[in-house]
Amino acid sequence: MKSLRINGQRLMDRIMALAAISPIEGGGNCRLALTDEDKEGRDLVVTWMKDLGLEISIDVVGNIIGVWNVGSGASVMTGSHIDTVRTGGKYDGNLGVLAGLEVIETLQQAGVTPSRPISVGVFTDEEGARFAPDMLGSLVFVGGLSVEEALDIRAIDGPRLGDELQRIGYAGNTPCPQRPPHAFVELHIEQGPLLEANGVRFGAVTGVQGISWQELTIIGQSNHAGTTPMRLRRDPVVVVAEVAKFLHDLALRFGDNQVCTVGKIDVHPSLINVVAAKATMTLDVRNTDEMLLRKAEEEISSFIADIGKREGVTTSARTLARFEPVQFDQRVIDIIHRHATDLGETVQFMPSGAGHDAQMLARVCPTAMIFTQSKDGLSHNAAEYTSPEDLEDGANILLHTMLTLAETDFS
Ligand code: HGY
Ligand code: MN
Ligand code: MN
Repeated sequence: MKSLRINGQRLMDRIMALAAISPIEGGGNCRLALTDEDKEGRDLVVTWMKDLGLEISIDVVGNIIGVWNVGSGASVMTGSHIDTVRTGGKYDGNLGVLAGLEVIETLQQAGVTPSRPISVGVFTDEEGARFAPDMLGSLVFVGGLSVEEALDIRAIDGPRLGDELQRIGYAGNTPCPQRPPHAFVELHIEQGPLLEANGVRFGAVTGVQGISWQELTIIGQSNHAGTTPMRLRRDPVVVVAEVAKFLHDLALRFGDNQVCTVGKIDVHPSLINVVAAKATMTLDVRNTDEMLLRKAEEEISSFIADIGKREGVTTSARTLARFEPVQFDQRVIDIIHRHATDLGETVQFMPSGAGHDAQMLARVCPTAMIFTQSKDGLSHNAAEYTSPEDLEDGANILLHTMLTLAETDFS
């Protein structure tokens, strides 16, 4: 059994076939959640699941679960997402789903039948870029968000999540929350620079940092750019600029794992000769330490109140996502470490800077993650790259980790 290996070429072929759907310049993908491109990707993965003879269910928020129904009891589950950001790469999420299918195909071809079912999840809207929060599908899967609330969430371009599920034919009827798996392990690219910088090929992920997403709306007064004296202006864009700078400086001041990002800014009416009437901006604030994350949120909200008063505008903040830091299960981390070592590899124990579906599954079953290197630490960028050798060996660690999880009694 120890010598069992996945078929790296077959894994690469599937990764490239999925990447051929909704390609963007530079070799990446734009497959925003529940768009026609996402549907196309979903349909392809479902076809592969059917080819493997998996039992396929679509749940009420469009999560696709393929089960190889061998053995008995709750399944050992893996998976991830195939939705992407607008400047997505080939591997973010896709690797975790396709490596799961590769594990099943390898076991089937080797005539190895685990004592538990093996399942692969394709979770809806992991990115949260079109419908916030991120990890939405897996959050509903584990009961962390009600189905009703999820279905009523509006996309940044307007449509209601439930209507988009209907439109693309993925409004399933399997109820959520679903039965917890026996254990969950997700293979994912690191999306950061640490493994490459340390010359380590794989990460045994210890947890996920806390995430705070807000949308800040600033209402000022539109006015003439030429005739309105500076002292009479109520310009929301001045507040956008000050808040963005404050976030940047706060992250530098806190240091360590603190990160802050303003990724989306919308201005109305957005014309060269009009002092804006309204602006909205997103605040993405993260830290591995919950107390520091709260401190950052408090400092940011009092800064916004002060600057809003100074500029004579009104501000209102809406929470889009708020997840505390998550610790993965040491028993699963140890199994990952053992199999990486068996492969002759060292691993780096590390928290994840990015959010992942695994952080939601960790609420209901023993969970951890395997990271592969990201070249130059790039992700959410078309140039995202991980070598075929790392993808293949990451999937080999996944294969043996899942086999061991199937034989592990966590009670
Ligand atoms: O935002 C994140 O960390 C993930 O890519 N959804
Ligand atoms: Mn991802
Ligand atoms: Mn992502």
